[in-house]
Amino acid sequence: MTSRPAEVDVLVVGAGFAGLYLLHQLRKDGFDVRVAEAAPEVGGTWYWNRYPGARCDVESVDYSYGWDEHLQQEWNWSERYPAQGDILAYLKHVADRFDLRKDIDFDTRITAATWDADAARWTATAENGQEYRAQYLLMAVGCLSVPKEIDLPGIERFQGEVLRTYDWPADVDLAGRKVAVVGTGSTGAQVVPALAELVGDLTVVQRTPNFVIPTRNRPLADGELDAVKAEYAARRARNRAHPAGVFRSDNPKLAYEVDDQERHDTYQERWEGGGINFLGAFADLMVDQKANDSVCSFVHEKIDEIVADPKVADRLKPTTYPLGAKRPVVATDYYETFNKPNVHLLDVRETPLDTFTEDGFSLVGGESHEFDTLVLATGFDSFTGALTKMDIRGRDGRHLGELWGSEGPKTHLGLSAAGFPNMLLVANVGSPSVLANMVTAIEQHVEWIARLLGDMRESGRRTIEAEVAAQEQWVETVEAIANTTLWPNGDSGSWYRGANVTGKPQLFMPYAAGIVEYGKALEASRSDDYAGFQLA
Ligand code: NA7
Repeated sequence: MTSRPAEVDVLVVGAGFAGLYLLHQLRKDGFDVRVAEAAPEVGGTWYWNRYPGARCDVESVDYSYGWDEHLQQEWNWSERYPAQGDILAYLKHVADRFDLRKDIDFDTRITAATWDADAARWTATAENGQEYRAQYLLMAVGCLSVPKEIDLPGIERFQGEVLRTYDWPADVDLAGRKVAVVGTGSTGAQVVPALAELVGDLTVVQRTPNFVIPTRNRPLADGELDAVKAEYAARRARNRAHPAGVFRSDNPKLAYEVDDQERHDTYQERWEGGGINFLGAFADLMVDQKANDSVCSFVHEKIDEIVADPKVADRLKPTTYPLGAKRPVVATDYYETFNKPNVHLLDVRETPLDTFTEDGFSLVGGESHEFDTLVLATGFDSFTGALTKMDIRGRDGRHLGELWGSEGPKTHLGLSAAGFPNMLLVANVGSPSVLANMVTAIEQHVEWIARLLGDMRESGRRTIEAEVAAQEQWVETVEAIANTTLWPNGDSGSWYRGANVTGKPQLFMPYAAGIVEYGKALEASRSDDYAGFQLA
């Protein structure tokens, strides 16, 4: 625990990409800022998710801050896509280089926060007893930072080792072990090929198959990084001008504007290139069902080409939702892994899991599976999880968890919830966040919030909160935009709408029109004296 004064202008919760930039920027702007971080180190999600194979699917040179020319010139990425360890090393470097650590309280998990209307300040309490009083409470807590509760029948009976990808132990030796992995989302698709190399025997428990695009990761070639650095500012500007927060060579053509051969060749070329660029193959993939069907067929064809056993190939093919409705997965050698003799695919939609036992689990119908290690890659309580887990009480005793648990998460512009003055969310629900390069989305938010706080100080106003009507309108806007796309379609159980967590109110949470349109909405509000917010 720290002995430093806990009375600050701004309390930031979380020291990941968002929290570090907030600290740097707001401190520079003359605010007294403190960051409370649950982990013993900076990094946020990149501190915790250190499972074998963990890697980002945005290219290294773009998945990094663009706000300091020296920083981007001095840092050297080694691979096209950054491994978890590389991102963590980068964020540690940022923390040291900008002397951020002195204002971060590590091992300090905020568990409660209460608005004191008389003083116009938040009081926040951490698990370790540390207390803060702050005018602003900035939630840089991440969208995918609280693991979903384990919902596997009879799991308490299992006597083997249970490993969670979200909090992977540093010293585990898996050589020769018999392992089962539950989950085939982005995490599962990364950890499965890595584990297949390490363990004796691997069973992959799949409930819903995903579309998995090859990463095509590689070391950055000689001169490639220098070429990026030579025009870094222009590259960042291009990223900020693209709805996805990262420049993609999007094909302006529609999928059925071209003949069958050209369509196939386009998919093939992008499949060879790898990564999320694949999604830019045609302009209408996410808005036209027929176009989307064509890309689904292409991936199915690839699965057939790669996977030797046709029955396994069929089980790996998603058929119940459009490509993209569940976050597309980018991974290396995922489908190839199922050709290894030590890897087995178990489809629990075909034969449901009955119950876990002391040494494995049994399926409905009686078949049993034994293993000594269970790996859970079962996902997150997305967007709201980290916020509703805290005991947050706003104006007139409003409880955030209860409110959002009943009516769903409502905010204006993804920034502020009515009844919770001076609590601002960073790159979370109601903003482009997960549908964009997260770092670009974070920078957009941090810079807007910094200007807001500066404007408030200048005008002598002490509080800001969403207006109820504006908030209702924003929720409708977010949903309406999503409904013009295929994102909400099909039976995907996607965490985009909270459908992966039993009992969670379902609404499409990310803003799907991208960071450029979103930026316009932010600027429109600011230039109209923060329309949609109540300032006092
Ligand atoms: P995801 O994408 O939510 O994937 C979780 C996986 O775990 C998914 O395949 C789930 O199947 C599976 N799951 C969860 N609970 C169960 C139970 N009870 N039984 C069987 N299978 C289960 O999380 P990730 O961590 O992979 O990725 C999240 C994001 O983090 C990722 O997109 C990146 O943005 C970073 P289901 O699909 O629900 O049938």
